[in-house]
Amino acid sequence: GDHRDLHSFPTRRSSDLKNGRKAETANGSVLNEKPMAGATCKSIFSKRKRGIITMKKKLAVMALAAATLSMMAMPVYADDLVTVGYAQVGHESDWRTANTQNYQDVFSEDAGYSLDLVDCDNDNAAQLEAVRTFISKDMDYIVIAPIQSAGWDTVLQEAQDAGIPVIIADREIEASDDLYDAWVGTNTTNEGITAGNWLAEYLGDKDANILVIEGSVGASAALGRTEGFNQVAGEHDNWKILDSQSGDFTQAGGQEVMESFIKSYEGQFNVVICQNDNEAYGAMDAMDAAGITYGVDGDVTLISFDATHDGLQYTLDGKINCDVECNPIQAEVVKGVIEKMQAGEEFEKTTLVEDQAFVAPGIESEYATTMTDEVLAGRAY
Ligand code: GYE
Repeated sequence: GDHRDLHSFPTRRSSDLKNGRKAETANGSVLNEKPMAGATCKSIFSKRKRGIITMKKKLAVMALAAATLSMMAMPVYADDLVTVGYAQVGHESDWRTANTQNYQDVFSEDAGYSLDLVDCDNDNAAQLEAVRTFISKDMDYIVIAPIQSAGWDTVLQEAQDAGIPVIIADREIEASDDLYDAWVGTNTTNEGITAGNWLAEYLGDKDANILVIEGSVGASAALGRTEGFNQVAGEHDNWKILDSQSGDFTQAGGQEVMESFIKSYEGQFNVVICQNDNEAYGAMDAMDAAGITYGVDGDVTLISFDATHDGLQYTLDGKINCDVECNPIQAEVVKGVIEKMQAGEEFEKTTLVEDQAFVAPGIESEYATTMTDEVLAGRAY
C-alpha cells in the first residue's frame, strides 16, 4: 500500500535536481579557488597573457568539473531507475521468448527501468527462490508469471510484509487477491471455449475422437484451456476425448506425447489439440513420421494455441486448421500499471489482454480470422 508513495517519479526528479545543485556548488568552489591561485603565482607572462592563461585554466577546470560531474551523476542516475524483478516461467516456447523480449524492450533503462529478469526454467522451487531474492534486494516492483497456479500464499505474504507491490502476469494463481496488487494476462478458459466453438462449427454433425496434448501440469494456461474446451465438448454427445496428456508446452514434449498416442490410438482419432504451438510442431513431426495426414487436406484436424509467427505460418500453409491466439505482448500494460502505482494514482486490479483466433485459408469462421499473407505480415510477434 504505502510503498508506492515512497517511489514516485516526482521523487526521482527532485533527486536529480538535488544532484545538479550539489554539482553546481562543487563547480562554483573549484572556479573560485583556481583563478585566485593563478592570480597570485609569479609569471613571466604579461598581464594580458596571464589573463588568457587564466581563462584557459578556467576552461580546463570547468571541463574537469563537468567530467567529474558527469562521472558523479551517472551512478546516481542508475540508482534512480525503477527496479523491477520479473520471475519469468522459463524459455519453453516461442510464446515465452516473445514475452521475454517484450519485457526487455519495454522495461529499458531509457524508459527509466532496471529490469532483473530471472528465467526460472519451468522450476517451481527456482521461481519461489527468485521472488525471495527480489524481496531481499528490495526491488521496487515484483512481476511474477507463475509456473504453477498453486502454492503462492507464503511468498506473496513475504513480499507484502516487505512493502513491495506484486503484479501477477500472464498466468493466474489460486490465492486471495489481497495477496497481490494487480493481475495482467489472458483469459485461457475463453481460449479453450473458442477452440471448442470453432471445432463444433467446423465438424458440424461429424463425430470427434479427440486427443489432447496439454500444457505444463498445474499451469493455469493448461488448466484454463482444458476447462474451456471441455465445457464445449460436454455439449456434444458425439465428441469423445480419447486421452489427454501433458507435453509441458515444449516441442519435444509434444512429439513424445504424440508418438505414444499414435502407438495407443492409431486409426482411432480425427482431432488433435495441442495447447501451444511448440507442442503442435512436435505433434506434426510425430504424425509425419507415422504417415498420418493432418490440416485442411489431411485426416486429422489440428488445433493449436498461441498464434505465434511460425504457428500462423503453418496455419497459412493449411497444416494447422485453427490457431487460437494468446497474446504475449503484455509488458506495456504491466508498465502502465506500474506508472500509475508510481504516481500514486488508482490502477486496475485486473487487466485482460485480448486474444483472437485464426484459421487456414479455405475455412470461414464466425470465431476466427482466415489467414492470408497480409495477416501474417501484420503480426507483432
Ligand atoms: O501458451 C505457452 C507458454 O502461459 C499463456 O505458456 C502462457 C503459455 C503459452 O509456454 O506457449
